[in-house]
Amino acid sequence: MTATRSVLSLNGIWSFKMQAAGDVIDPVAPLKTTEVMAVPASFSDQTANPEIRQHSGYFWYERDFTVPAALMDQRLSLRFGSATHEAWVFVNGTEVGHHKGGFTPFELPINDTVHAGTNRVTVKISNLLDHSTLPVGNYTETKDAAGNVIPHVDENFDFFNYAGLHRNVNLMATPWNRVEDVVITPKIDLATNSADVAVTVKSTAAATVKVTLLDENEAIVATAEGAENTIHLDHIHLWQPLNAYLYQARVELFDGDTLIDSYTEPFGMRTVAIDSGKFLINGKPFYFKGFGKHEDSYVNGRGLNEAVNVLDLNLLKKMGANSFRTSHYPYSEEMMRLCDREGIVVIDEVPAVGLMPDFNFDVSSAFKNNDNPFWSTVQTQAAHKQALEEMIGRDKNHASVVIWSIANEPATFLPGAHDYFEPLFKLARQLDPQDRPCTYINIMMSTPDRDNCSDLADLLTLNRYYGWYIQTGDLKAAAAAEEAELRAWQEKWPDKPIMFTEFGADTVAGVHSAYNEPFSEEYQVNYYDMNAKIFDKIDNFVGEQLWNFADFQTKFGINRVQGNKKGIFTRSREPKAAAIWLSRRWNGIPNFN
Ligand code: BDP
Repeated sequence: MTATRSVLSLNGIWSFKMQAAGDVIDPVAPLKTTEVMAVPASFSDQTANPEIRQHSGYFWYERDFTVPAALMDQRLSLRFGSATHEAWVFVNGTEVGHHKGGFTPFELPINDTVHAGTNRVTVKISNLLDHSTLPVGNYTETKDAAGNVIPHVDENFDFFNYAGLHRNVNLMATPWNRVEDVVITPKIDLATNSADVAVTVKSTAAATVKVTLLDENEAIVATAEGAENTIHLDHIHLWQPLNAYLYQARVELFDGDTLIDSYTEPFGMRTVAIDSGKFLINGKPFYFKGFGKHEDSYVNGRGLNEAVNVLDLNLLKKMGANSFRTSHYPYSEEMMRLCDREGIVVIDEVPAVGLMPDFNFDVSSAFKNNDNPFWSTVQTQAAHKQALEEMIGRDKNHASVVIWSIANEPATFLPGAHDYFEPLFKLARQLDPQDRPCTYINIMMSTPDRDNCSDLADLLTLNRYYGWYIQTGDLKAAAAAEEAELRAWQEKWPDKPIMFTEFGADTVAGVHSAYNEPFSEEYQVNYYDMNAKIFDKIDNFVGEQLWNFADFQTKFGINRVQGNKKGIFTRSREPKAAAIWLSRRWNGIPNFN
Protein backbone atom coordinates (compact mmCIF):
# COMPACT_ATOMS: atom_id res chain seq x y z
CA MET A 1 0.00 0.00 0.00
CA THR A 2 1.42 3.40 -0.92
CA ALA A 3 0.06 6.87 -1.71
CA THR A 4 -0.78 5.60 -5.21
CA ARG A 5 -1.55 1.91 -4.60
CA SER A 6 -4.34 0.05 -2.82
CA VAL A 7 -4.05 -3.48 -1.53
CA LEU A 8 -7.20 -5.28 -0.39
CA SER A 9 -6.85 -8.63 1.33
CA LEU A 10 -8.70 -11.66 -0.01
CA ASN A 11 -7.53 -13.80 2.91
CA GLY A 12 -10.18 -15.51 4.97
CA ILE A 13 -12.66 -18.30 4.39
CA TRP A 14 -12.93 -19.65 0.83
CA SER A 15 -15.21 -22.35 -0.58
CA PHE A 16 -13.27 -25.54 -1.35
CA LYS A 17 -13.71 -28.71 -3.36
CA MET A 18 -11.50 -31.70 -4.01
CA GLN A 19 -11.82 -32.87 -7.62
CA ALA A 20 -12.44 -36.57 -7.33
CA ALA A 21 -11.92 -38.98 -10.24
CA GLY A 22 -14.56 -38.39 -12.90
CA ASP A 23 -15.65 -34.97 -11.49
CA VAL A 24 -16.13 -32.31 -14.15
CA ILE A 25 -15.85 -28.80 -12.75
CA ASP A 26 -16.56 -25.79 -14.94
CA PRO A 27 -15.71 -22.46 -13.26
CA VAL A 28 -18.32 -20.67 -15.37
CA ALA A 29 -20.82 -21.66 -12.67
CA PRO A 30 -20.14 -21.16 -8.95
CA LEU A 31 -18.47 -24.13 -7.29
CA LYS A 32 -20.96 -26.69 -5.98
CA THR A 33 -19.65 -27.40 -2.51
CA THR A 34 -20.29 -26.94 1.18
CA GLU A 35 -16.63 -27.36 2.21
CA VAL A 36 -14.60 -24.34 3.32
CA MET A 37 -10.87 -23.66 3.84
CA ALA A 38 -9.02 -20.79 5.49
CA VAL A 39 -6.48 -18.87 3.40
CA PRO A 40 -3.53 -18.54 3.81
CA ALA A 41 -2.81 -22.12 4.93
CA SER A 42 -2.40 -25.61 3.55
CA PHE A 43 -5.79 -27.26 3.13
CA SER A 44 -4.25 -30.57 4.21
CA ASP A 45 -4.51 -30.25 8.00
CA GLN A 46 -7.75 -28.23 8.05
CA THR A 47 -9.79 -31.15 6.83
CA ALA A 48 -11.07 -34.01 8.97
CA ASN A 49 -11.30 -36.16 5.85
CA PRO A 50 -8.22 -38.34 5.19
CA GLU A 51 -9.23 -38.69 1.54
CA ILE A 52 -8.78 -34.95 0.99
CA ARG A 53 -5.51 -34.88 2.93
CA GLN A 54 -3.96 -37.73 0.95
CA HIS A 55 -5.43 -36.85 -2.48
CA SER A 56 -3.05 -36.32 -5.41
CA GLY A 57 -4.60 -34.18 -8.11
CA TYR A 58 -6.76 -31.06 -8.31
CA PHE A 59 -8.46 -28.85 -5.73
CA TRP A 60 -10.70 -25.83 -6.21
CA TYR A 61 -10.92 -22.66 -4.13
CA GLU A 62 -13.50 -19.94 -4.63
CA ARG A 63 -14.74 -16.74 -3.01
CA ASP A 64 -16.55 -13.53 -3.83
CA PHE A 65 -14.71 -10.24 -3.62
CA THR A 66 -15.73 -6.65 -3.97
CA VAL A 67 -14.12 -4.13 -6.28
CA PRO A 68 -14.85 -0.59 -5.05
CA ALA A 69 -16.12 1.62 -7.90
CA ALA A 70 -13.47 4.20 -6.97
CA LEU A 71 -10.71 1.78 -8.06
CA MET A 72 -12.19 0.84 -11.43
CA ASP A 73 -10.02 3.14 -13.54
CA GLN A 74 -6.78 1.77 -12.02
CA ARG A 75 -4.88 -1.32 -13.08
CA LEU A 76 -6.43 -4.15 -11.09
CA SER A 77 -4.69 -7.43 -10.42
CA LEU A 78 -4.81 -10.44 -8.17
CA ARG A 79 -1.57 -11.23 -6.41
CA PHE A 80 -0.84 -14.62 -4.88
CA GLY A 81 2.10 -14.90 -2.45
CA SER A 82 2.23 -18.53 -3.58
CA ALA A 83 -0.09 -21.29 -4.74
CA THR A 84 1.34 -24.78 -4.28
CA HIS A 85 2.24 -26.21 -6.77
CA GLU A 86 0.34 -25.05 -9.85
CA ALA A 87 -2.64 -22.73 -10.21
CA TRP A 88 -5.19 -21.67 -12.82
CA VAL A 89 -7.10 -18.54 -11.85
CA PHE A 90 -10.59 -17.62 -13.12
CA VAL A 91 -12.47 -14.39 -12.49
CA ASN A 92 -16.25 -14.53 -13.01
CA GLY A 93 -15.63 -17.80 -14.88
CA THR A 94 -12.97 -16.50 -17.29
CA GLU A 95 -9.39 -17.74 -17.01
CA VAL A 96 -7.06 -14.82 -16.18
CA GLY A 97 -3.80 -16.71 -15.84
CA HIS A 98 -1.76 -19.66 -14.71
CA HIS A 99 1.40 -20.17 -12.65
CA LYS A 100 3.52 -23.23 -12.00
CA GLY A 101 5.94 -23.35 -9.06
CA GLY A 102 4.62 -23.45 -5.53
CA PHE A 103 6.85 -21.07 -3.60
CA THR A 104 7.02 -17.76 -5.45
CA PRO A 105 4.48 -14.99 -6.01
CA PHE A 106 2.58 -14.16 -9.17
CA GLU A 107 0.27 -11.38 -10.21
CA LEU A 108 -2.51 -11.51 -12.82
CA PRO A 109 -4.23 -8.46 -14.37
CA ILE A 110 -8.03 -8.67 -14.20
CA ASN A 111 -9.45 -5.40 -15.59
CA ASP A 112 -11.12 -7.14 -18.53
CA THR A 113 -13.05 -9.54 -16.34
CA VAL A 114 -14.21 -7.50 -13.30
CA HIS A 115 -16.87 -4.90 -12.64
CA ALA A 116 -17.52 -2.56 -9.71
CA GLY A 117 -19.25 -4.51 -6.96
CA THR A 118 -19.25 -8.26 -6.33
CA ASN A 119 -17.06 -10.59 -8.39
CA ARG A 120 -16.04 -14.22 -8.07
CA VAL A 121 -12.52 -15.65 -8.08
CA THR A 122 -11.96 -19.38 -8.59
CA VAL A 123 -8.58 -21.06 -8.31
CA LYS A 124 -7.83 -24.56 -9.50
CA ILE A 125 -4.78 -25.95 -7.72
CA SER A 126 -2.70 -29.00 -8.51
CA ASN A 127 -0.44 -30.71 -5.99
CA LEU A 128 1.00 -33.03 -8.66
CA LEU A 129 4.76 -33.41 -8.96
CA ASP A 130 6.85 -35.46 -11.36
CA HIS A 131 10.34 -35.63 -12.85
CA SER A 132 9.90 -32.27 -14.62
CA THR A 133 8.84 -30.24 -11.55
CA LEU A 134 10.54 -28.79 -8.51
CA PRO A 135 10.34 -30.34 -6.01
CA VAL A 136 10.70 -33.70 -7.76
CA GLY A 137 7.92 -36.21 -7.20
CA ASN A 138 7.46 -39.78 -8.37
CA TYR A 139 4.29 -39.75 -10.45
CA THR A 140 2.24 -42.83 -11.25
CA GLU A 141 -1.29 -43.44 -12.50
CA THR A 142 -3.85 -46.15 -11.92
CA LYS A 143 -7.44 -46.41 -13.18
CA ASP A 144 -10.65 -46.82 -11.20
CA ALA A 145 -13.45 -49.24 -12.20
CA ALA A 146 -15.00 -46.60 -14.48
CA GLY A 147 -11.68 -46.12 -16.30
CA ASN A 148 -10.91 -42.71 -14.72
CA VAL A 149 -7.24 -41.93 -14.22
CA ILE A 150 -6.17 -41.76 -10.58
CA PRO A 151 -2.86 -39.90 -10.27
CA HIS A 152 -0.53 -40.63 -7.41
CA VAL A 153 2.48 -38.66 -6.23
CA ASP A 154 5.11 -40.09 -3.94
CA GLU A 155 7.32 -37.33 -2.53
CA ASN A 156 10.96 -37.81 -3.57
CA PHE A 157 11.88 -35.79 -0.48
CA ASP A 158 11.39 -35.85 3.26
CA PHE A 159 8.54 -33.42 3.94
CA PHE A 160 4.79 -33.70 3.55
CA ASN A 161 3.49 -32.48 0.20
CA TYR A 162 1.40 -29.71 1.69
CA ALA A 163 -0.62 -27.75 -0.87
CA GLY A 164 -3.09 -24.93 -1.23
CA LEU A 165 -3.15 -21.14 -1.15
CA HIS A 166 -0.21 -20.92 1.20
CA ARG A 167 0.39 -17.19 1.31
CA ASN A 168 -1.55 -13.93 1.15
CA VAL A 169 -3.98 -13.31 -1.69
CA ASN A 170 -4.56 -9.64 -2.49
CA LEU A 171 -6.53 -7.51 -4.87
CA MET A 172 -4.19 -4.75 -5.96
CA ALA A 173 -5.04 -1.46 -7.62
CA THR A 174 -2.05 0.34 -9.09
CA PRO A 175 -1.67 3.17 -11.58
CA TRP A 176 -1.46 2.06 -15.23
CA ASN A 177 1.96 3.67 -15.52
CA ARG A 178 3.83 2.25 -12.62
CA VAL A 179 7.02 1.12 -11.00
CA GLU A 180 7.59 -2.50 -11.95
CA ASP A 181 10.82 -3.24 -10.15
CA VAL A 182 13.53 -1.59 -8.09
CA VAL A 183 17.05 -2.97 -7.95
CA ILE A 184 19.26 -1.68 -5.14
CA THR A 185 22.94 -2.54 -5.21
CA PRO A 186 25.11 -0.87 -2.58
CA LYS A 187 28.86 -0.91 -3.34
CA ILE A 188 30.38 -0.38 0.06
CA ASP A 189 33.83 0.92 0.93
CA LEU A 190 34.45 -0.39 4.44
CA ALA A 191 37.68 1.59 4.81
CA THR A 192 35.97 4.97 4.35
CA ASN A 193 32.58 3.89 5.68
CA SER A 194 30.88 5.11 2.53
CA ALA A 195 28.82 3.56 -0.25
CA ASP A 196 27.80 4.07 -3.83
CA VAL A 197 24.23 2.86 -3.94
CA ALA A 198 23.06 1.94 -7.43
CA VAL A 199 19.28 2.26 -7.71
CA THR A 200 17.68 1.08 -10.94
CA VAL A 201 13.97 1.72 -11.39
CA LYS A 202 12.04 -0.21 -13.99
CA SER A 203 8.75 1.42 -14.94
CA THR A 204 6.09 0.53 -17.49
CA ALA A 205 6.19 3.94 -19.22
CA ALA A 206 8.53 6.88 -19.60
CA ALA A 207 8.19 9.22 -16.63
CA THR A 208 10.32 11.42 -14.43
CA VAL A 209 11.78 9.17 -11.74
CA LYS A 210 12.67 10.52 -8.30
CA VAL A 211 14.57 8.47 -5.77
CA THR A 212 14.78 9.43 -2.11
CA LEU A 213 16.91 7.49 0.36
CA LEU A 214 15.78 7.61 3.98
CA ASP A 215 17.62 6.43 7.07
CA GLU A 216 16.10 4.51 9.96
CA ASN A 217 14.70 7.70 11.48
CA GLU A 218 13.02 8.42 8.13
CA ALA A 219 15.37 11.39 7.64
CA ILE A 220 16.28 12.04 3.99
CA VAL A 221 19.93 11.17 3.33
CA ALA A 222 19.97 11.61 -0.47
CA THR A 223 17.80 12.36 -3.45
CA ALA A 224 18.34 11.71 -7.15
CA GLU A 225 16.48 11.90 -10.43
CA GLY A 226 16.43 9.31 -13.23
CA ALA A 227 15.81 5.62 -13.72
CA GLU A 228 19.48 4.70 -13.19
CA ASN A 229 21.38 6.35 -10.37
CA THR A 230 24.44 5.79 -8.31
CA ILE A 231 24.09 7.70 -5.09
CA HIS A 232 27.11 8.34 -2.90
CA LEU A 233 26.62 8.16 0.86
CA ASP A 234 29.14 8.93 3.59
CA HIS A 235 28.91 7.89 7.26
CA ILE A 236 26.83 4.83 6.45
CA HIS A 237 25.23 2.51 8.99
CA LEU A 238 26.00 -1.09 8.17
CA TRP A 239 23.42 -3.87 8.31
CA GLN A 240 25.06 -6.30 10.73
CA PRO A 241 24.03 -9.83 11.74
CA LEU A 242 21.70 -9.44 14.76
CA ASN A 243 22.13 -5.68 14.56
CA ALA A 244 20.16 -4.69 11.52
CA TYR A 245 19.99 -1.22 10.10
CA LEU A 246 17.56 -0.63 7.27
CA TYR A 247 17.39 2.28 4.88
CA GLN A 248 14.45 2.85 2.57
CA ALA A 249 14.46 3.81 -1.08
CA ARG A 250 11.34 5.79 -1.92
CA VAL A 251 10.80 5.67 -5.66
CA GLU A 252 8.34 8.07 -7.32
CA LEU A 253 7.18 8.52 -10.89
CA PHE A 254 6.03 11.98 -11.94
CA ASP A 255 4.27 13.37 -14.97
CA GLY A 256 5.23 17.05 -14.65
CA ASP A 257 4.29 17.85 -11.05
CA THR A 258 1.75 15.06 -10.79
CA LEU A 259 2.72 11.99 -8.79
CA ILE A 260 1.86 8.92 -10.88
CA ASP A 261 3.19 6.10 -8.71
CA SER A 262 5.29 5.56 -5.62
CA TYR A 263 6.86 2.51 -4.05
CA THR A 264 9.14 2.16 -1.04
CA GLU A 265 11.71 -0.62 -0.74
CA PRO A 266 13.68 -1.21 2.47
CA PHE A 267 17.33 -2.21 2.05
CA GLY A 268 20.44 -2.76 4.13
CA MET A 269 24.10 -2.16 3.47
CA ARG A 270 26.54 -4.97 4.06
CA THR A 271 29.29 -6.73 2.16
CA VAL A 272 29.61 -10.46 1.60
CA ALA A 273 32.84 -12.04 0.39
CA ILE A 274 34.84 -15.24 0.50
CA ASP A 275 38.54 -15.00 1.14
CA SER A 276 41.12 -17.70 1.95
CA GLY A 277 38.63 -20.15 3.40
CA LYS A 278 36.71 -17.52 5.38
CA PHE A 279 33.17 -16.21 4.86
CA LEU A 280 33.30 -12.47 5.37
CA ILE A 281 30.36 -10.24 6.25
CA ASN A 282 31.36 -6.59 6.37
CA GLY A 283 34.97 -7.67 6.04
CA LYS A 284 35.00 -9.88 9.14
CA PRO A 285 34.99 -13.72 9.33
CA PHE A 286 31.41 -14.73 10.12
CA TYR A 287 30.48 -18.00 11.87
CA PHE A 288 27.05 -19.40 10.92
CA LYS A 289 25.16 -20.78 13.91
CA GLY A 290 21.69 -21.93 13.12
CA PHE A 291 19.33 -24.25 11.37
CA GLY A 292 17.79 -25.85 8.42
CA LYS A 293 14.12 -25.05 8.88
CA HIS A 294 10.75 -25.73 7.29
CA GLU A 295 7.66 -23.66 6.86
CA ASP A 296 5.68 -26.09 8.98
CA SER A 297 3.25 -25.62 11.82
CA TYR A 298 0.24 -27.35 13.29
CA VAL A 299 -3.00 -26.75 11.38
CA ASN A 300 -1.49 -24.14 9.00
CA GLY A 301 0.81 -26.80 7.50
CA ARG A 302 3.11 -24.97 5.10
CA GLY A 303 0.86 -21.88 5.12
CA LEU A 304 2.07 -18.47 6.22
CA ASN A 305 2.05 -18.31 10.01
CA GLU A 306 3.50 -15.01 11.09
CA ALA A 307 3.15 -15.72 14.81
CA VAL A 308 5.24 -18.88 14.37
CA ASN A 309 7.78 -16.93 12.28
CA VAL A 310 8.18 -14.36 15.07
CA LEU A 311 8.46 -17.06 17.74
CA ASP A 312 11.00 -19.04 15.70
CA LEU A 313 13.26 -16.03 15.28
CA ASN A 314 12.93 -15.19 18.98
CA LEU A 315 13.91 -18.76 19.92
CA LEU A 316 16.73 -18.65 17.37
CA LYS A 317 18.14 -15.44 18.87
CA LYS A 318 17.74 -16.68 22.43
CA MET A 319 19.83 -19.73 21.53
CA GLY A 320 22.70 -17.55 20.34
CA ALA A 321 22.05 -18.56 16.72
CA ASN A 322 22.33 -16.06 13.89
CA SER A 323 21.19 -17.75 10.69
CA PHE A 324 19.08 -20.34 8.88
CA ARG A 325 18.57 -21.88 5.46
CA THR A 326 15.19 -21.70 3.72
CA SER A 327 15.28 -25.47 3.26
CA HIS A 328 13.89 -26.62 0.83
CA TYR A 329 12.14 -23.75 -1.01
CA PRO A 330 11.91 -19.94 -0.89
CA TYR A 331 10.03 -18.86 2.26
CA SER A 332 7.35 -16.18 2.37
CA GLU A 333 8.18 -12.57 1.55
CA GLU A 334 6.98 -11.73 5.06
CA MET A 335 9.69 -13.98 6.56
CA MET A 336 12.38 -12.47 4.33
CA ARG A 337 11.44 -8.94 5.42
CA LEU A 338 11.39 -10.06 9.05
CA CYS A 339 14.93 -11.45 8.68
CA ASP A 340 16.12 -8.16 7.18
CA ARG A 341 14.64 -6.34 10.11
CA GLU A 342 15.90 -8.73 12.82
CA GLY A 343 19.40 -9.13 11.38
CA ILE A 344 19.04 -12.85 10.68
CA VAL A 345 21.47 -14.21 8.06
CA VAL A 346 19.77 -16.37 5.42
CA ILE A 347 20.83 -19.00 2.90
CA ASP A 348 18.06 -18.75 0.29
CA GLU A 349 17.18 -22.05 -1.43
CA VAL A 350 15.18 -22.89 -4.57
CA PRO A 351 12.76 -25.83 -4.36
CA ALA A 352 15.30 -28.08 -6.08
CA VAL A 353 14.96 -31.05 -3.76
CA GLY A 354 14.52 -34.69 -4.73
CA LEU A 355 17.08 -34.52 -7.55
CA MET A 356 18.21 -38.07 -6.93
CA PRO A 357 17.15 -41.44 -8.38
CA ASP A 358 14.99 -42.44 -5.47
CA PHE A 359 14.59 -41.15 -1.99
CA ASN A 360 15.26 -43.77 0.62
CA PHE A 361 17.22 -44.00 3.81
CA ASP A 362 19.56 -46.74 2.69
CA VAL A 363 22.65 -44.66 2.17
CA SER A 364 24.79 -47.67 1.35
CA SER A 365 22.65 -48.56 -1.69
CA ALA A 366 23.39 -45.20 -3.26
CA PHE A 367 27.11 -45.73 -2.81
CA LYS A 368 26.81 -48.70 -5.16
CA ASN A 369 24.67 -46.78 -7.62
CA ASN A 370 27.48 -45.29 -9.68
CA ASP A 371 26.13 -45.64 -13.21
CA ASN A 372 22.52 -44.59 -12.69
CA PRO A 373 21.45 -42.53 -15.76
CA PHE A 374 19.48 -40.09 -13.56
CA TRP A 375 20.93 -36.85 -14.97
CA SER A 376 20.28 -37.83 -18.58
CA THR A 377 16.62 -38.61 -17.86
CA VAL A 378 15.48 -35.97 -15.37
CA GLN A 379 13.57 -33.10 -17.02
CA THR A 380 13.75 -30.38 -14.39
CA GLN A 381 16.17 -27.98 -16.11
CA ALA A 382 13.43 -25.54 -17.32
CA ALA A 383 11.65 -25.51 -13.96
CA HIS A 384 15.00 -25.05 -12.23
CA LYS A 385 15.82 -21.99 -14.34
CA GLN A 386 12.40 -20.51 -13.70
CA ALA A 387 12.73 -21.14 -9.97
CA LEU A 388 16.11 -19.36 -9.87
CA GLU A 389 14.74 -16.41 -11.86
CA GLU A 390 11.74 -16.06 -9.61
CA MET A 391 13.63 -16.49 -6.32
CA ILE A 392 16.50 -14.15 -7.16
CA GLY A 393 14.08 -11.71 -8.84
CA ARG A 394 12.05 -11.60 -5.63
CA ASP A 395 14.85 -11.65 -3.06
CA LYS A 396 17.72 -9.75 -4.71
CA ASN A 397 17.44 -6.66 -2.47
CA HIS A 398 17.38 -8.49 0.87
CA ALA A 399 20.38 -7.75 3.05
CA SER A 400 19.63 -10.91 5.04
CA VAL A 401 20.33 -13.14 2.04
CA VAL A 402 24.06 -13.91 1.83
CA ILE A 403 24.14 -17.20 -0.15
CA TRP A 404 21.99 -18.70 -2.91
CA SER A 405 21.45 -22.44 -2.58
CA ILE A 406 20.89 -23.88 -6.04
CA ALA A 407 19.77 -27.33 -4.86
CA ASN A 408 19.45 -29.52 -1.80
CA GLU A 409 21.19 -32.89 -1.93
CA PRO A 410 21.25 -33.45 -5.68
CA ALA A 411 22.91 -36.70 -6.75
CA THR A 412 26.19 -34.98 -7.58
CA PHE A 413 27.98 -38.31 -7.14
CA LEU A 414 26.43 -39.53 -10.40
CA PRO A 415 27.83 -38.79 -13.86
CA GLY A 416 26.13 -35.92 -15.70
CA ALA A 417 25.61 -33.74 -12.62
CA HIS A 418 28.22 -31.21 -13.68
CA ASP A 419 26.62 -30.66 -17.09
CA TYR A 420 23.26 -30.19 -15.41
CA PHE A 421 24.49 -27.67 -12.82
CA GLU A 422 27.01 -25.60 -14.73
CA PRO A 423 24.39 -23.50 -16.62
CA LEU A 424 22.35 -23.05 -13.44
CA PHE A 425 25.31 -21.62 -11.52
CA LYS A 426 26.01 -19.35 -14.47
CA LEU A 427 22.41 -18.17 -14.54
CA ALA A 428 22.27 -17.51 -10.78
CA ARG A 429 25.45 -15.44 -11.01
CA GLN A 430 24.03 -13.45 -13.95
CA LEU A 431 20.76 -12.83 -12.15
CA ASP A 432 22.18 -11.57 -8.85
CA PRO A 433 23.10 -7.89 -8.93
CA GLN A 434 24.90 -8.32 -5.58
CA ASP A 435 27.18 -11.19 -6.67
CA ARG A 436 26.42 -13.32 -3.64
CA PRO A 437 28.20 -16.67 -3.26
CA CYS A 438 26.37 -19.65 -4.79
CA THR A 439 26.35 -23.21 -3.55
CA TYR A 440 24.54 -26.55 -3.69
CA ILE A 441 23.87 -28.50 -0.53
CA ASN A 442 26.01 -31.59 -0.75
CA ILE A 443 24.57 -35.04 0.07
CA MET A 444 26.60 -37.44 2.20
CA MET A 445 27.27 -39.89 -0.64
CA SER A 446 29.08 -37.06 -2.48
CA THR A 447 32.36 -37.44 -0.65
CA PRO A 448 35.46 -35.54 -1.86
CA ASP A 449 36.51 -38.46 -4.07
CA ARG A 450 33.05 -39.02 -5.62
CA ASP A 451 31.47 -35.58 -5.93
CA ASN A 452 31.37 -34.08 -9.42
CA CYS A 453 30.37 -30.46 -8.76
CA SER A 454 32.37 -28.88 -5.95
CA ASP A 455 34.35 -26.75 -8.43
CA LEU A 456 31.09 -24.89 -9.23
CA ALA A 457 30.32 -23.83 -5.67
CA ASP A 458 31.91 -20.89 -3.87
CA LEU A 459 31.89 -22.76 -0.59
CA LEU A 460 31.29 -26.31 0.63
CA THR A 461 27.93 -26.76 2.31
CA LEU A 462 27.64 -30.34 3.54
CA ASN A 463 24.76 -32.40 4.94
CA ARG A 464 26.27 -35.15 7.05
CA TYR A 465 24.71 -37.77 9.27
CA TYR A 466 27.69 -39.61 10.79
CA GLY A 467 26.28 -41.25 13.89
CA TRP A 468 22.75 -41.32 12.51
CA TYR A 469 22.31 -42.87 9.05
CA ILE A 470 25.76 -44.38 9.21
CA GLN A 471 27.65 -45.52 12.31
CA THR A 472 24.24 -45.38 13.96
CA GLY A 473 24.67 -45.15 17.71
CA ASP A 474 28.47 -45.34 17.52
CA LEU A 475 29.65 -41.80 18.07
CA LYS A 476 33.30 -42.79 18.33
CA ALA A 477 33.36 -44.34 14.87
CA ALA A 478 31.25 -41.48 13.57
CA ALA A 479 33.70 -38.89 14.87
CA ALA A 480 36.65 -40.57 13.17
CA ALA A 481 34.88 -40.85 9.82
CA GLU A 482 33.56 -37.29 9.98
CA GLU A 483 36.92 -35.77 10.82
CA ALA A 484 38.63 -37.72 8.04
CA GLU A 485 36.12 -36.47 5.48
CA LEU A 486 36.33 -32.85 6.59
CA ARG A 487 40.13 -32.98 6.35
CA ALA A 488 39.87 -34.45 2.86
CA TRP A 489 37.60 -31.60 1.75
CA GLN A 490 39.91 -29.02 3.23
CA GLU A 491 42.85 -30.56 1.42
CA LYS A 492 40.94 -30.66 -1.87
CA TRP A 493 39.78 -27.01 -1.66
CA PRO A 494 42.09 -25.19 0.78
CA ASP A 495 40.50 -21.82 -0.05
CA LYS A 496 36.83 -22.77 0.18
CA PRO A 497 35.00 -22.26 3.47
CA ILE A 498 33.28 -25.40 4.76
CA MET A 499 30.08 -25.53 6.71
CA PHE A 500 27.54 -28.14 7.75
CA THR A 501 24.09 -27.28 6.47
CA GLU A 502 22.55 -30.40 8.00
CA PHE A 503 23.48 -32.80 10.77
CA GLY A 504 21.06 -34.29 13.24
CA ALA A 505 19.50 -37.24 14.99
CA ASP A 506 15.82 -38.13 15.29
CA THR A 507 14.79 -37.64 18.90
CA VAL A 508 11.43 -38.31 20.45
CA ALA A 509 10.88 -35.69 23.16
CA GLY A 510 10.59 -37.42 26.50
CA VAL A 511 12.50 -40.56 25.54
CA HIS A 512 15.51 -41.05 27.82
CA SER A 513 18.29 -43.59 27.92
CA ALA A 514 21.11 -44.39 30.27
CA TYR A 515 22.83 -46.18 27.36
CA ASN A 516 23.00 -43.32 24.87
CA GLU A 517 20.37 -44.96 22.75
CA PRO A 518 19.41 -43.37 19.42
CA PHE A 519 16.06 -41.50 19.57
CA SER A 520 16.70 -40.48 23.19
CA GLU A 521 17.27 -36.88 24.25
CA GLU A 522 20.64 -37.95 25.68
CA TYR A 523 21.77 -39.31 22.33
CA GLN A 524 20.84 -36.07 20.55
CA VAL A 525 22.91 -34.06 23.05
CA ASN A 526 25.89 -36.41 22.74
CA TYR A 527 25.58 -36.39 18.95
CA TYR A 528 25.86 -32.58 18.88
CA ASP A 529 28.68 -32.65 21.39
CA MET A 530 30.60 -35.11 19.17
CA ASN A 531 30.08 -32.89 16.12
CA ALA A 532 31.08 -29.71 17.93
CA LYS A 533 34.41 -31.23 18.95
CA ILE A 534 35.21 -32.03 15.31
CA PHE A 535 34.10 -28.63 13.98
CA ASP A 536 36.37 -26.85 16.41
CA LYS A 537 39.39 -28.71 14.92
CA ILE A 538 38.85 -27.73 11.26
CA ASP A 539 40.46 -24.44 10.21
CA ASN A 540 38.12 -23.43 7.39
CA PHE A 541 34.98 -24.51 9.18
CA VAL A 542 32.68 -21.47 9.03
CA GLY A 543 29.39 -22.69 10.37
CA GLU A 544 27.00 -25.22 11.76
CA GLN A 545 23.38 -25.26 10.67
CA LEU A 546 21.80 -28.30 12.23
CA TRP A 547 18.83 -30.34 11.06
CA ASN A 548 16.21 -29.32 12.10
CA PHE A 549 14.98 -26.35 14.05
CA ALA A 550 11.72 -28.16 14.90
CA ASP A 551 10.06 -31.52 14.29
CA PHE A 552 8.06 -31.38 11.07
CA GLN A 553 5.47 -33.33 9.10
CA THR A 554 6.49 -35.87 6.44
CA LYS A 555 4.81 -38.47 4.28
CA PHE A 556 3.89 -41.79 5.87
CA GLY A 557 6.77 -44.25 6.15
CA ILE A 558 8.46 -46.71 8.44
CA ASN A 559 11.33 -44.30 9.16
CA ARG A 560 9.06 -41.54 10.44
CA VAL A 561 6.80 -41.50 13.49
CA GLN A 562 4.31 -38.72 12.80
CA GLY A 563 7.01 -36.85 10.95
CA ASN A 564 10.70 -36.16 11.17
CA LYS A 565 11.84 -35.86 14.77
CA LYS A 566 15.25 -34.27 14.27
CA GLY A 567 13.99 -30.98 15.68
CA ILE A 568 15.79 -29.60 18.68
CA PHE A 569 12.35 -28.14 19.36
CA THR A 570 9.18 -30.19 19.09
CA ARG A 571 6.70 -29.21 16.42
CA SER A 572 4.96 -27.08 19.04
CA ARG A 573 8.30 -25.40 19.78
CA GLU A 574 9.09 -26.91 23.20
CA PRO A 575 12.85 -27.37 23.68
CA LYS A 576 14.40 -30.83 23.83
CA ALA A 577 17.52 -31.25 25.96
CA ALA A 578 19.73 -30.53 22.92
CA ALA A 579 18.26 -27.03 22.60
CA ILE A 580 19.54 -26.19 26.07
CA TRP A 581 22.95 -27.74 25.35
CA LEU A 582 23.27 -25.93 22.01
CA SER A 583 22.18 -22.62 23.38
CA ARG A 584 25.03 -22.83 25.90
CA ARG A 585 27.49 -23.61 23.10
CA TRP A 586 26.25 -20.99 20.69
CA ASN A 587 25.90 -18.20 23.22
CA GLY A 588 29.60 -18.77 23.88
CA ILE A 589 30.68 -18.51 20.24
CA PRO A 590 30.90 -14.98 18.83
CA ASN A 591 29.22 -14.23 15.49
CA PHE A 592 32.56 -13.05 14.17
CA ASN A 593 35.93 -14.60 14.89
C1 BDP B 1 18.38 -34.89 4.25
C2 BDP B 1 17.40 -33.92 3.64
C3 BDP B 1 16.30 -33.48 4.58
C4 BDP B 1 15.85 -34.64 5.44
C5 BDP B 1 17.03 -35.10 6.27
C6 BDP B 1 16.67 -36.27 7.17
O1 BDP B 1 18.03 -32.80 3.07
O2 BDP B 1 15.24 -32.92 3.85
O3 BDP B 1 14.75 -34.31 6.24
O4 BDP B 1 18.09 -35.49 5.45
O5 BDP B 1 16.78 -37.41 6.73
O6 BDP B 1 18.42 -35.97 3.40
O7 BDP B 1 16.24 -36.04 8.30
